[in-house]
Amino acid sequence: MADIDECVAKPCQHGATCKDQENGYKCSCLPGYAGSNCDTGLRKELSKMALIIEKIEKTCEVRATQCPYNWKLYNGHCYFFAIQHSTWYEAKSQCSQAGSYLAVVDNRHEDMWLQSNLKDGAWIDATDYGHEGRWISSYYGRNLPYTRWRGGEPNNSNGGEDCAYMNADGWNDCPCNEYAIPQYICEKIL
Ligand SMILES: [Ca+2]
Ligand SMILES: [Ca+2]
Ligand SMILES: [Ca+2]
Repeated sequence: MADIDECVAKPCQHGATCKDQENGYKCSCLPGYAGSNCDTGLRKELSKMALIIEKIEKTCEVRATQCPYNWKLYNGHCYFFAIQHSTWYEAKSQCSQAGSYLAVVDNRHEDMWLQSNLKDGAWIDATDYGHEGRWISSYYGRNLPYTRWRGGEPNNSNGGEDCAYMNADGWNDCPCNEYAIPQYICEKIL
């Protein structure tokens, strides 16, 4: 029985060359095509796959409901309680480098929760540097949404207290380059 030359029917796509074989045929695809008939455009497949990967990445982002390791979750925000002596500027820069900001205390609930996690005084984002007596969040560039000053504070002692730290008995203004503050708090949205 004579072998049929399948290549006569031109089964190979996209400029591929067809070679007759004993029980069929074989297509030699041009670069960029695949499949037994060279009917799959690799470029098209690649862009399809890129779309799928993009979709997966987006889905995973939405599903991220965990704070980074060693950060604590409260009310949709993540907090890092750094136990490290630093100036206010260093604390602010450390938080920024960690993709976060020095904690902004927005209300009494957040204040109490932060306090329950502290062992000692901690820098927060509250400063009146450059505008004495007007306390702002440097991150938001707006007046503080909430304060809990200790009795008699802020007193701008010696005319040079422009940054605030929080403690169990309230907040106190203190020189921004004061190194004695043992903690700081970083905050970021989950
Ligand atoms: Ca906050
Ligand atoms: Ca001041
Ligand atoms: Ca003070």
